[in-house]
Amino acid sequence: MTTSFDPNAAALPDSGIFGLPFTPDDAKVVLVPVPFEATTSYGGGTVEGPNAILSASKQVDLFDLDYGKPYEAGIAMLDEAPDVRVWNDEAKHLAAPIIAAGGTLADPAPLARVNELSQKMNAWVYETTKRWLERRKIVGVVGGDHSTPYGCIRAYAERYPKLGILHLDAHADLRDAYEGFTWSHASIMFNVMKTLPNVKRLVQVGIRDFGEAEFDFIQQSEGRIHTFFDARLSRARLDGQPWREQVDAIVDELPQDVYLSWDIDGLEPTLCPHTGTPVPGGLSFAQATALLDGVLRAGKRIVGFDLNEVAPGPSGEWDGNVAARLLYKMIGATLRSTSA
Ligand SMILES: [Mn+2]
Repeated sequence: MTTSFDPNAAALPDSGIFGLPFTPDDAKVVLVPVPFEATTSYGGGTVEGPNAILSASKQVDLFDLDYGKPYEAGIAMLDEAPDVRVWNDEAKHLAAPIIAAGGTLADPAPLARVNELSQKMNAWVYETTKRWLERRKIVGVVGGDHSTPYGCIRAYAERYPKLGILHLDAHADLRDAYEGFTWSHASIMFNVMKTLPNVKRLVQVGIRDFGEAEFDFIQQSEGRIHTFFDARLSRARLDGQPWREQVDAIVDELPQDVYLSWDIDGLEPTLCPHTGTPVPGGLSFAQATALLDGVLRAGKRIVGFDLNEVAPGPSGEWDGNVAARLLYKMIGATLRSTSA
């Protein structure tokens, strides 16, 4: 850290994420921005998520009541890779008519090409994550839509053979090739379950939008997927069950090594009004941070994370502001759990 850095001062215009002076080389936490939303089916805009979080992050106070001084370990975000933007632009252009047609076009070529471009993105995220993990960094992906962290999860699963994913989301994301797209944002956890056997547990929270096939997939997983449906959790809270008790039950389903895959739409839509597919219900900000606390309380280790589906609105930076603050909490919890 440069000696002139003042954690209490306003962020300088040329500073990095959270107004910090670190390069990825001297930071412990390396954030990988992935501006990709090729298969986004409803509202778009998550391609600007990383930039929105970066710009809003400069307003976040660096001292955190729960986690102290996470910034001291060093946090840096990589520059966007131009290739990812190029792949996104081509894939999004090809995907639009497929989505408009409900997933079926006479010509199979555009769909095949979208899947190919998604695979390029996955491979890039995987290689990038792996490269920084080899340098003993904590790596976090910042999306983009929820297709973006697949390569990151793959890299972590190779390193941690008994990995659990704590998946916060409004959607189950267990669809088998949504609208024909193998690597759809709505299929991320289906793909993780099908292709990454080292992921021993998928624990889902906030889920309130899912199809019957997804429900069956959960039932048939023989306990590998444990879904805490939002409706059941909120009904039990209305009947008097404390969130802390629910958190302990959620965390109890996780193995020792935990990866956070957090879709911002798992929160209440008032906290992410411009996200691609908002759904009523969801966690408050305080509930989400208490969930992080619960993971730490249980002595489990958060090894990595992603935050995705953040989309800035036409004016103001509310969505980015909430996401930057949530991201700082996720980083704080990760650092705390790995230093203990
Ligand atoms: Mn999702």
